[in-house]
Amino acid sequence: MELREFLSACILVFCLNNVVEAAHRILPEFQSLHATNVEQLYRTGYHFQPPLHWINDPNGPMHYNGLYHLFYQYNPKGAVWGNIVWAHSVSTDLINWQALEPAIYPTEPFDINGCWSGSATILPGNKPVILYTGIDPQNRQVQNYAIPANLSDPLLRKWVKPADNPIAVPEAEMNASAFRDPTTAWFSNGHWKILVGSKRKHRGMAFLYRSLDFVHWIKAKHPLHSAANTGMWECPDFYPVPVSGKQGLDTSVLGENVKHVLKVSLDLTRYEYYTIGKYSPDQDRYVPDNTSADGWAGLRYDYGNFYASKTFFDPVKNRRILWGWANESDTADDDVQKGWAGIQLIPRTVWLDTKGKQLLQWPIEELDSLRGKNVQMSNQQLKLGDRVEVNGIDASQADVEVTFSFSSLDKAEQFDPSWVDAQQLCGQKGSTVQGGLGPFGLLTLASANLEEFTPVFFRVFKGQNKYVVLMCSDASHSSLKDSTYKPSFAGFVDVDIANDKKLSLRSLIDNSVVESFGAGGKTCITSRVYPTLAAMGDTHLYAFNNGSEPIVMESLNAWSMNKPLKMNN
Ligand SMILES: *[C@@H]1O[C@H](CO)[C@@H](O)[C@H](O)[C@H]1NC(C)=O
Ligand SMILES: *[C@@H]1O[C@H](CO)[C@@H](O)[C@H](O)[C@H]1NC(C)=O
Ligand SMILES: *[C@@H]1O[C@H](CO)[C@@H](O)[C@H](O)[C@H]1NC(C)=O
Ligand SMILES: *[C@@H]1O[C@H](CO)[C@@H](O)[C@H](O)[C@H]1NC(C)=O
Ligand SMILES: *[C@H]1O[C@@H](CO)[C@H](O)[C@@H](O)[C@@H]1NC(C)=O
Repeated sequence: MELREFLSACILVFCLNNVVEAAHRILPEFQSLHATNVEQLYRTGYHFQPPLHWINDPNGPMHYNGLYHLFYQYNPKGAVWGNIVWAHSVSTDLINWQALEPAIYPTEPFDINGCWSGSATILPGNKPVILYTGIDPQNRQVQNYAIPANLSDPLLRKWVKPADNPIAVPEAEMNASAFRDPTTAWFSNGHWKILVGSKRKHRGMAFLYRSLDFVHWIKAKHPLHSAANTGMWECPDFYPVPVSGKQGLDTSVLGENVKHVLKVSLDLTRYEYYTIGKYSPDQDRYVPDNTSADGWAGLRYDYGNFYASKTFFDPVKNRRILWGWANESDTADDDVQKGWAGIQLIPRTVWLDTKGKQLLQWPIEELDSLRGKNVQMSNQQLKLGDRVEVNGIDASQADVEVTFSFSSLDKAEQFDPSWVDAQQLCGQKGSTVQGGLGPFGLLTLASANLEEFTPVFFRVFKGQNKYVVLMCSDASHSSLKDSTYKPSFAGFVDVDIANDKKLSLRSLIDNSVVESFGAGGKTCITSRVYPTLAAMGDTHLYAFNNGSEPIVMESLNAWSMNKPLKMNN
């Protein structure tokens, strides 16, 4: 059968049978709508996007023989989820990308109804293997492997699926619709090991599988980890981080000076959570540190629009790189009209904070190569209600780094201990609600008269024993369009503000996305927004303070961002 026929078979299954998958919104009326034209408004300038159609999870990122490979979930037929294949792009610098033919698409009984997310592992002898979830004729989720057809092809264009697939099927007592997204494998105690995301009733879990030869896999008696009332664990990711330094480690590295990170994407909330803990390879047990809460009280990579992420070890620069997907915040009708939906966020280097309680994240250094026109400002005082414009750069496509300081915390508002939900607090205390110490920060993607703006800002509170720092990326005033999703995303920032009296912020602004990194990457928030006035050449950027304590903008460094020369073209 041809790819096209297979895809039509998929459509039928997804249309008629929505027991397959609760996670994906199935919109039968849109499944066969090919994009006719591609609307440029809201397309990003320097984020990863294919020329058209729907994308979701990044899959199997790896560096192999001089090239970075990124695969991703892709609908070759339209701008809503469906007909999913593994699209494939390669790059020498993680900035410029060349699109290749899809690497994995439904061809065999074990993936005939879909080729879903998975990971790459490079085996000894420099042999890459992909593990992915296939949807079989009974609509069960099964785990498969694929290997390059020709290891001498520098682009690894063709992948074959050996006949001994699938390598793992759901056991009788397991929920066959909740068994997916195999991780990159690690090697310990003579075995290859992987995790597969799942749930048992309401308990989320990561099943552990072991193999001697990467072909025969046996499920361990106990999952590596699980947590009550967290629902389906999608896209688990498990990797070592050194206790000190910014270096990344190969996924199989163990030892005294290493901690482990377990990340899961919670289907129930559609956000990602991670814990930092100790992995004992002998018992294959993972125990989160007592500073690292499980479930949705836990730490997040990003407090905004960031999901289904995956990391890989980059041997070229000895770092661990994190890729996340951001969906749209507009409607499916908008997406069909635009002809595209979904972006991959800027890859981030991740490492452990010196206190060992959280990760830090920072855009990969290669991004700096796209910086163009630059403006700098320094030592500017911002009093209550002040707003200063950052002139001279393209404010719709920019990279901004800014450091704010202040001399006293006396004016910080009282923190009510019942405020546990940062997003709710940001919804109540937005940038236009006057405060004591803050709100101060940036107004991004703003129209000249502030009919539209997406503020990214801090607000400092005085708690019982310590100061509490809130960071917001608030989409509620981002657009005059009212059909879009406009959450007041927010997270707390764990900094010693009483000693430092300083907060830094970096925002990557790119037409319909604002990715922000607070306090050197301690708290990260991504918003998708659709300004109408503040688009098409009339976009403004301001620094502001709306608290009674004067703030000093010590330094601001902003750049217009160029488009990569090659983005999947
Ligand atoms: C494998 O790839 C190499 C390099 O592109 C090419 O020369 C060779 O013909 C390919 N082999 C097969 C069997 O396709
Ligand atoms: C199995 O998981 C699917 C997807 O989350 C869910 O819709 C279904 O109710 C589950 N079945 C059982 C028996 O729990
Ligand atoms: C947390 O664990 C550390 C050792 O890892 C220990 O020193 C500390 O007392 C523990 N704290 C609590 C509250 O259990
Ligand atoms: C500052 O707060 C005042 C009063 O709450 C509000 O009217 C004004 O729009 C705010 N300014 C900015 C720049 O957000
Ligand atoms: C992205 O879209 C918004 C608006 O439709 C939803 O509320 C989110 O749940 C969704 N996020 C993901 C990860 O799918």
